[in-house]
This record gives sequence, structure tokens and C-alpha cells, in this order.
Amino acid sequence: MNLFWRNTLTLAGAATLTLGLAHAQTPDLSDPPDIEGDVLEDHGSHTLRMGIGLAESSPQYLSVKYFADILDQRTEGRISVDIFPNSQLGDDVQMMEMLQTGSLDMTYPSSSPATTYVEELAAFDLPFLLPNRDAAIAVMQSDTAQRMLDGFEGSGIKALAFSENGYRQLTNSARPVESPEDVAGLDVSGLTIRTMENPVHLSIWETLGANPTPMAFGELFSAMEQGVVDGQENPWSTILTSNFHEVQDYGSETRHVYTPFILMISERTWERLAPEYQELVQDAARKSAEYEIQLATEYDDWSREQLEEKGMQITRLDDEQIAAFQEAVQPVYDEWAPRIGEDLIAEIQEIVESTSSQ
Ligand code: KDG
Repeated sequence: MNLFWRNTLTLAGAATLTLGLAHAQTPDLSDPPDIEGDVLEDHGSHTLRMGIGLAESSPQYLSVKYFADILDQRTEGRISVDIFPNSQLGDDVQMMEMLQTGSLDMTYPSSSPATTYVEELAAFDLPFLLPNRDAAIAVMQSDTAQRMLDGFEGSGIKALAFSENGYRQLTNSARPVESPEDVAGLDVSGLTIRTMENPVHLSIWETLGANPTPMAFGELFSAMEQGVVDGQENPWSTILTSNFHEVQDYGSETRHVYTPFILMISERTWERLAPEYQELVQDAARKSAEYEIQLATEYDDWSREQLEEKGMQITRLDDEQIAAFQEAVQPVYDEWAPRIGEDLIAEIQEIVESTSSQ
């Protein structure tokens, strides 16, 4: 564990089960791809416990069900996956620690709190680095990203695949936000914003004049309900499937950061699996991650429309308004780019540019 990174954060304590009930409604979703391949030879039975932060209707949960179905079908039920949604078993930070000790088999955090294990992951936290989904996907599928997954080696965690959490959007209960000035407040105080446990995110919101508070995702709904924080930022699908519209009146399509998820397994669990099972788990992880990206894409705009229908006042920012945010967070780049690594950022920018020239 890198102490420098750890010390930058204030951990917000244990996750509690405070999310609203899961939404039953979903957009028109693609069916999971057919499960192909023979049934594997019997190498013993395993039950894998997987904890995730999000609700049963989220793209993350639905893709994990597909992951479980692949393992079930290819082993005739010898590998089963028990999924615990809604931060029931803890938050991203706690569940990664449980993977290290072997008290939990699998989890699926955002890359942002995982920067305590692999610092290079913080490149994803730089605001406005990935301008569109094609670029983001190209980066997640690149050798650069594979190097980041390999960087977990020796930590007690094996990182299997990247997928999409998505473009993060700001919501709050105080006022419509169209500009950095609205975040900072002119005659009123800056918005109190919950962030993930990640120093770059703290820096973004401090720079914008907000009062950022890192907090576990599982505590967020009640923190907003009780007015402990004014707002938060997450992809529209998470805002909808976690029922944040019940406690947040305003949304702004800021798209300030694209966050990936990382599907991971405890190294202890991994080592207990026969090589043929390991290969299957790795393959199922990649396939379910691809499916997750597909679902997250299908959810994104649909979720924003649903939120509007449910009464959230959503501001779509034009290019000029986005540019104002981009300019305001330039100091975050200046502070963090040298610490994260200029070469790494240049590598990512090259991948981004190669997608725009296609
Ligand atoms: O399962 C993932 C969630 O725990 C979390 O990563 C969601 O983006 C998230 C957040 O804001 O904490």
C-alpha cells in the first residue's frame, strides 16, 4: 500500500445498507451473448462470493449475472457465483481489502479507489481526458490498460478486466449548475459534494470551489437525504438505479471524468482454482465486461431521460459551458499530471487521437 496516496484520503467509515430499493425498469437491453464452449472436466466445486456496490437493476449487476451464468453452464454448476449487491458486504475500499485477506472472493470497484494499489490508474481520474466512449473503450482495451491490471500482481488481488462505470455527472439538491461559479456559489456557500475515495477527485472539486467529502458509496443515499452533503457525481445509470433522484432535484451533464470498473478476484481464491478453471474465469470476465460496456451504453441516455421524467431538472451543457469547466480544472492537471506520469498520459492521449482519426 502506498502511504502517500492513503494519507491523502479521509476514509468515510463502514458502508451501510442505505440505498433506495432497486428499480425494476430497464431500457431495451441487448440479450447476453450465447454461451459457447464445452463443459469442462470436473476440477472440484467452488462457490465464489462477489460483492458489488450497485443495485440489481444496474448494468454492473446484470453483467455479473452473465458472468455467473457462463461459469455455471461451462462447469455444470461446479463453479457458482453468489452476488451481494448494494454494498451489503462493504464499500469498494473494504471489499478490495477483503480480497487481499481472502475473506471475499470477488468484487467490482471503480478504478478510482483502486489507485492505492496501482497509482497509474489515476490517469483515468484526470478530468476530460477521455472525450468520448470510443476513446475510453480503446484505452481500456489497450496494452497500457493491461499493464495497469498486471500492476496488481503481488497485492493479493488479481485484476481480470476493465469495463464501464461511465461518464460522471453532477447532481445536487441546492441549485441548477451551469458553470463552475454555480458550484462555488457567489453569494452562497460552495456545494458540499461527496466524492469517491481518491485524491484527484478531491482536487477537482476543491479547485471548482466546492467542499468535497470522500465517502463510501453505501452511505451516500442517506447522507444526501439527511442533507449531510448537497450532491454527488456518478453516471446517469447509477443515479437512476440507486434512486438518487428521490433526494436530488438538479442534475448537470458535466461528463467531467470517465470511470472504468475493474472486475477482480482474490489471489488466494485464484490459486485454489485449477488452471482450466482459471482460464474459464478469465475468459468469462472478459466476455461479461464487454457485455457490461454494451449495457452501460444502452443505459446512459435512457437513464437521463428517465430521471427527467421522474422530475429531476437536468441541465445539458453546451460546448462552451463544458470548456469553462475544463479551463477551471486545469490546475488539477498541472498538479497531478507530473505525479501520475507525463509519459503515461501521453500514451493515453495517443490512443485517444488514434480513435478520432479512424
Ligand atoms: O460497485 C461499484 C460501486 O461500489 C462504486 O464504484 C460506484 O462509482 C461509484 C461510486 O461513486 O462510488
